[in-house]
Amino acid sequence: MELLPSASRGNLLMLFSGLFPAYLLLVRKLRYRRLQKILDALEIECGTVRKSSEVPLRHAEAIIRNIANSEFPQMMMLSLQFALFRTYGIPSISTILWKSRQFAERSTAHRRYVDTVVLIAEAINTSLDSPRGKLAIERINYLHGRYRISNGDLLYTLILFMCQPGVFIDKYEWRNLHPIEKMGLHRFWNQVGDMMGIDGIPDSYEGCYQWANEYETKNMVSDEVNVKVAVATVDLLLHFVPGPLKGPALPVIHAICDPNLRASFFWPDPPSYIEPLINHVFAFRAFVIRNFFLPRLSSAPRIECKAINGSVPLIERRYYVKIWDTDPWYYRRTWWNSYGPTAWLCRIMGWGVPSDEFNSVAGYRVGEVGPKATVGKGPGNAGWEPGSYLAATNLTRVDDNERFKGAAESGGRCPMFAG
Ligand SMILES: *[C@@H]1O[C@H](CO)[C@@H](O)[C@H](O)[C@H]1NC(C)=O
Ligand SMILES: *[C@@H]1O[C@H](CO)[C@@H](O)[C@H](O)[C@H]1NC(C)=O
Ligand SMILES: CC(=O)N[C@H]1CO[C@H](CO)[C@@H](O)[C@@H]1O
Repeated sequence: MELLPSASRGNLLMLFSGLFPAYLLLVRKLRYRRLQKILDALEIECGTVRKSSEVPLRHAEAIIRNIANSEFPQMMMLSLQFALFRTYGIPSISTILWKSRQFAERSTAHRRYVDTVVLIAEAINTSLDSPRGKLAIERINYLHGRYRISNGDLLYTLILFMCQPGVFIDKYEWRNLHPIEKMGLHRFWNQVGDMMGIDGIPDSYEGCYQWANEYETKNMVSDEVNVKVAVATVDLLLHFVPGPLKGPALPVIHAICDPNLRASFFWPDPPSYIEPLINHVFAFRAFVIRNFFLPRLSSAPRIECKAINGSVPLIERRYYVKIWDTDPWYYRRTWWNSYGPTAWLCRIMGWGVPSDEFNSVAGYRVGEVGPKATVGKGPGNAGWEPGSYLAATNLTRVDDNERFKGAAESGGRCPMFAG
């Protein structure tokens, strides 16, 4: 500051004291713009939407993509990780998972986790109506079809994927979900459920949430098999936590789970200060993001959507993932991440480094996603008839075009969201 005469130092101060409030206003304005654009687009085409069946699929997809890739990517991941956890509280689900032998060893456990993320990200970031989106769902159906899974367990899991992001966002994030976003989430997962052949999906987000609660009351009970699957998954969640800190980190995981879920794993209640502490940390984060952070400029899907070589047919296409939460399965190898300082840190700590071992050069092909015995078989491979693993191909619950016309004829604008 020596270089500036004191008068201009004063000017600078004035400039900043003017800029700062302007910046805050800018944040305020831009933070909510993306959601508003989505609501406006829906309203222009469909008028007032009162239930999820009135949300056309492509709007529902825009809504979930906005939540998952732009507004709350980290919370979406966290909520889905804990959604997977919740399913382990149901012994009939843990038993199947444990018998599938994907949890016992590090190589299969990590890959199974990333495979799950891959198939969900494929479904979310493409369209359920596109060949690529349908392939992801067919792959899911094929992988599930190898086990006898009850409709109730499938429906429960589907609903967790639908509602847990909402639970986590409303509890921890910088804004709550808008009611129309909840309708969009319901519309999207309802469609996935139809394509998976799941029966009896309640017809609203709230109805689904309640159904899952009732299912838990009846079926979430303590069992040794729950513990086995949960312990393997805790290892996964704490993968990057150095050894001596794993112990202290456990109560945090315990506290994010609610008492019923904890009981199903025979986990102790965490010390009473942990939960308020977690809530405060998230509340502080939410405050800072809401007021001081500009929204992200580009969306951040969990997969690289562009194929490594896009000129080959769909079933031969390979892609990279963009998460490195566990071993770096399908994570694009670069000189830097395989020989640079991070790579050395990973080697010292015993963490995986992008390499052929994790298909970090080849990437993934949807027909290879799944346990070893399924690689190269079923949907996404030679001999597969597209559509043969889909329970329902009726993609439109309401005829989008009909509604389009209706909205256009009636003028279409709905006063609720105008302006
Ligand atoms: C992409 O695939 C096409 C068709 O198989 C092939 O001719 C081309 O060499 C591939 N490109 C690269 C960069 O591998
Ligand atoms: C679509 O298919 C599912 C499953 O077969 C069925 O439950 C649902 O009623 C169908 N929807 C329409 C609009 O036909
Ligand atoms: C179908 C679709 O919207 N795909 C998007 C997936 O994410 C990438 C990266 O943000 C977009 O470019 C694609 O348009």
